[in-house]
Amino acid sequence: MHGGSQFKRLMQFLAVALFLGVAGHVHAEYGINFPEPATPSARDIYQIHMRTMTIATVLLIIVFAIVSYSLYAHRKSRGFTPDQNFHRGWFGRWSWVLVPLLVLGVDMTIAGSAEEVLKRLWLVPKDKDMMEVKITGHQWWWEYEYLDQGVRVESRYVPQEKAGSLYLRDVDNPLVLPINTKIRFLNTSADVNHSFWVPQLGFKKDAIAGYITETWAVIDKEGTYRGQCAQLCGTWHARMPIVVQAVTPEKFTAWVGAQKTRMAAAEAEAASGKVWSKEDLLEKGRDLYNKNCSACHQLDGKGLPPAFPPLMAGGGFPAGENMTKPLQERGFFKDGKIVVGPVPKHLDIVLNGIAGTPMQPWNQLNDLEIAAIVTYERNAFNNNTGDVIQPADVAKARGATAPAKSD
Ligand code: HEC
Ligand SMILES: [Cu+2]
Repeated sequence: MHGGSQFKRLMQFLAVALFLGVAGHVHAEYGINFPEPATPSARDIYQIHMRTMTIATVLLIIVFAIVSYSLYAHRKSRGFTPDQNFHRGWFGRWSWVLVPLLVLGVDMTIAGSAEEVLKRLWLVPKDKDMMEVKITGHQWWWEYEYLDQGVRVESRYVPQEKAGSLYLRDVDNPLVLPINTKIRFLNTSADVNHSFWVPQLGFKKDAIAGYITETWAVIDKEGTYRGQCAQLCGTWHARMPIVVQAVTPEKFTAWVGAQKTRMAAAEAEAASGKVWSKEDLLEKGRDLYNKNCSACHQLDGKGLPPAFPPLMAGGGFPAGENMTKPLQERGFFKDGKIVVGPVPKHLDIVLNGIAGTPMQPWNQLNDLEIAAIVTYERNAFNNNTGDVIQPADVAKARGATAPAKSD
């Protein structure tokens, strides 16, 4: 009786577990192997992988077969007596040399073909007419500059609410690339080490501040290829996905045209001398702040002390506490607060950064964008200074200021 009900409970448990297992995975990708390669280099790598796995599988089967047979056929209950003279025969004498030689031969064969492929990857072609894309890793987003086309794109992860099942795999602006074109990637970093890695395009090299590393690719299939930053680069490392959109050269040309129109329109708007309303500036400023600044200073402006200062006046970061000596000496976080203090100093820090700290210069943003961000910072987070900064003020500050010093 008792045993029967236990058995029944076990079966119920198994049924539920099976159901949950199946239901939980219906949306998951069932990939076991590498994703399908999209460049000749990636295909070469894929083939080495497949060949190696085949050899390894065959060896595994042979070894397992021998071991299983030996265990079964020579078991004690059969009264098997071990061969006492094995080491005296020719096989006993030579097997310890021959078997490793055989294995080494297999290894060398694999390594030989890998060497060929490595050479093709590592020797970046130097064709004059190769397309060039400069890829800059930032904490924590990617910047793509199409050097021949004069187009610049910023690419950031899409928050979970919008990305859904593609969370941490999707970006706002993908890296659009033409197929059947030799492309040279120039990788570098604006801060710490990053690494631009899209498995389907082949290989990666680290992006290091102050250096340029090169990789290259010829994509031969249209499609969307996803990757991510492959060097630990700080708390938001996981939020640096990469999306490559490979399109025909015709579609690529059209895309470049659209980007140029977009950039020209933004520049014209910023330089138009228009006086903006506080509401418009605050709205633009919120988007720009959330996009560019919130990774460190946080959405609510409270920062992440002691590394990243709050931009909220009196923002839970009393002077002297948790603060390194140089910061205290500079008095940045004391009562005055940059974001509620004099406007010129605030503009100076945003435009020129603070040398020697993670606070980078933001002077690549246009006057309107800087004006909007600074207006937002001075009024959000209960700062309520009422200040409105216009693009013209930023233009003036750009000319006037020297880089902020770290002392
Ligand atoms: C990578 C992290 C990071 C990002 C992104 C960042 N900052 Fe900073 N910011 C810092 C750090 C760190 C400091 C403090 C530097 C120091 O004094 O040691 C700072 C200081 C500041 C200060 C001075 C605050 C004070 O009271 O001393 C202002 C203003 C500021 N940042 C504005 C911005 C704006 C605007 C943006 C976006 C356009 C931005 N920051 C993006 C890290 C960052
Ligand atoms: Cu990174």
